[in-house]
Amino acid sequence: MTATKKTILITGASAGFGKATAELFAANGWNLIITGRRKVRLELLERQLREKFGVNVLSLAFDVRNAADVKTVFGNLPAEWNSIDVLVNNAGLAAGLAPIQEGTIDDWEQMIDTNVKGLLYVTRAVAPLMQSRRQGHIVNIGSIAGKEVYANGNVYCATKHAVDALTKAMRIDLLPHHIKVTQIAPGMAETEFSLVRFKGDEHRAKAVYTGIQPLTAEDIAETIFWVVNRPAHVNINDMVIMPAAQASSTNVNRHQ
Ligand code: NDP
Ligand code: 8X3
Repeated sequence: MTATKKTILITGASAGFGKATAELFAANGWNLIITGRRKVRLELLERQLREKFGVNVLSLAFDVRNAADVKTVFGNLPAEWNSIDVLVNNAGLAAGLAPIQEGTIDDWEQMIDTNVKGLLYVTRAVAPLMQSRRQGHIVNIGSIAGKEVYANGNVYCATKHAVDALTKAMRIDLLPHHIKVTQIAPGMAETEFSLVRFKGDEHRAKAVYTGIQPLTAEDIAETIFWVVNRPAHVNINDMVIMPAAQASSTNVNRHQ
């Protein structure tokens, strides 16, 4: 492993924002730790990035909802992977879209356990590694749903409001340890997000983006890359990034 290269850890790198971010950082010479549940996808990405860009890549398949697994994985990192410069807390999802009185409790548990508790477990494991080096940068992927609420978005919006609050709290707690903390809060972006939200219903997923040009995963990757590559004395605290066709969660111009 080349000592001069920096290392980024990206949760949820098997698809969407996380995958595009892994590709962009690898193209710029960063070493990567990529995580997600889908092992085969991660191993394929690991091989592709290593071969194409000559960087070191470690893929780790685990579920961020499992506190014990998260602790074990990061407690047993090979020594050469302990110097993590950037953590992108990206793994997350929406499950379902229903009024509160009709919500599915399993969906609620999955969103809370992944988007809030998973982010906490990974941060709890990785922040001390940064603290010991007196440097680091944590980028939390929030959402416009963490700034506003919209009909039927209830629990997903609540989890992203929690990410918004935790980002501010983490920035305060980690300030003495020279660890930057940033939130990126995207609006509508076409990834596997809506397919997951609507449990594989491609028609419903596609309809979300009808008549607009949504953000792409690459747009978010570029944003993360820019944020992480500011000079040492600069931190971007919070960034809301929307498609030009979207002014708020519910104000969308579908007649472009
Ligand atoms: P995708 O569905 O394309 O990717 C989600 C990623 O999260 C996958 O790699 C998935 O991997 C991983 N993931 C989900 N659950 C778990 C879990 N329990 N353990 C480990 N990894 C998990 O969606 P996006 O790229 O769009 O979403 C990324 C983040 O961005 C999420 O936090 C989402 O809430 C947020 N976001 C998305 C927006 C959008 O419109 N697309 C807008 C604003 C924010 P695997 O399935 O292999 O575990
Ligand atoms: C995903 C964007 O607001 O469409 O976080 O649910 S939203």
